[in-house]
Amino acid sequence: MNKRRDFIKKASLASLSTLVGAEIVFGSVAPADYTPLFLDQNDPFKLFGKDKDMTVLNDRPWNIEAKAHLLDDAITPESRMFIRNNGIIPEKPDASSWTLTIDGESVTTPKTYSLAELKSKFRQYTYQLTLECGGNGRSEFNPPAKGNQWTIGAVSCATWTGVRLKDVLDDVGIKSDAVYVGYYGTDKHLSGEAGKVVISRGVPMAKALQDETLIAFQMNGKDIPMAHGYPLRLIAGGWPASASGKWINRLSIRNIVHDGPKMTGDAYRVPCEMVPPGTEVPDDKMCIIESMPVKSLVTYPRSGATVELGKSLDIRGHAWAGELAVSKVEYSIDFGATWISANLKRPKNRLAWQQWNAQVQLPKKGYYEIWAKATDSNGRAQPMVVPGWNPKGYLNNACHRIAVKAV
Ligand SMILES: Nc1nc2c(c(=O)[nH]1)N[C@H]1C(S)=C(S)[C@@H](COP(=O)(O)O)O[C@H]1N2
Ligand SMILES: [Mo]
Repeated sequence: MNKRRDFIKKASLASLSTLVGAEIVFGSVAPADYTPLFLDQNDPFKLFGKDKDMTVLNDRPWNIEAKAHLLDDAITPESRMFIRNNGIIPEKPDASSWTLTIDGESVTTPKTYSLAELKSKFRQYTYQLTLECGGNGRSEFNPPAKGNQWTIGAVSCATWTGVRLKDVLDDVGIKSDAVYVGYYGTDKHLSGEAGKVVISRGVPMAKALQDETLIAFQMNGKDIPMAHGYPLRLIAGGWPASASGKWINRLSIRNIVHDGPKMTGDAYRVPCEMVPPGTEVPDDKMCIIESMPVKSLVTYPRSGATVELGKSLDIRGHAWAGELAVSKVEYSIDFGATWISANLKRPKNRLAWQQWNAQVQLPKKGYYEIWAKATDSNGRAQPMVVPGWNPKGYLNNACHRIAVKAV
């Protein structure tokens, strides 16, 4: 804030006008340190380049989700990608001095790489990867769960470019007792306490060693945007996106299941066995979320659309299933009484969401709902109602529904 004030004091009226894009007519009589509203620094559109239709759930920390129709692109653009933060986004760093240190009990000699070294020493790969927040759909649980009330929009599928975590681990040399990779990023704790870790999660070795698990430096062909982890991010597609650490400068190779902040208790963990809603679950009966469950979205048309009777209605969306592939997407126009198969595309690569589409004929004028239901390659389908209650409201993969009218 202070920085901005100084800036405005120093800036001439003319240059301020340039920023605003018009003459500031009474600018000469405005208070010296006044910030024109137009330059408001709390606008997600101006701050993060987000689509104006995105929903801000919280601004401290920033948590922003998409609406279903905003997620229509096969590859999610930055402007429509949800933002989930547990702490304060760091100041933009100088990438030329950024380093990543690999250490931990299961490393003989810790090693530090500069960003340039990572890029030049290892082969680069690009994958399209689904990142869904474990709490996506939380708003529907009853009794309600505390936390951001995500509806359906905390999911994205962008392309990520980077080096394989396994190649880097291979270069460092990992002991055979390695169990888990824990990440550390540079975001700041909400308490303001210096050095207090906001979140330090990660993945077990089996996930760490998959081809698609990346230490990424690009998203959709450009430097990763600041809000999404610039300059370096761990990407573990198909798992709760909390496993994909942003702004990472350290990976700790642990000989135990990583126990950093938000790895334990209710955080990103669910009862190992289903419990009645509202149950208090002891710690040792809680399990870490790994692969995300099968799920789908109707991204076109947007809910509330009308179609002329007799014309066919094009519907489409995406489906994904964590570590698995999607084997089938069906839709229903009669509240789930009957289901019809939709066309389903193959994923761009493993762990990318899949596009589906169908042409629907509505039989007469009136109100309809279109429900979509995906089934994974193990034969598990999405539930039509909210599934297993859990204390923090994770893993709601209930069918997405939209309303349409034939007129
Ligand atoms: N350093 C750091 N990494 C983080 C987080 C965070 O708060 N700090 N949030 C995690 C969670 S809970 C999610 S869902 C994803 C969100 O990624 P996005 O903001 O790029 O969509 O980042 C994960 N990585
Ligand atoms: Mo998340």
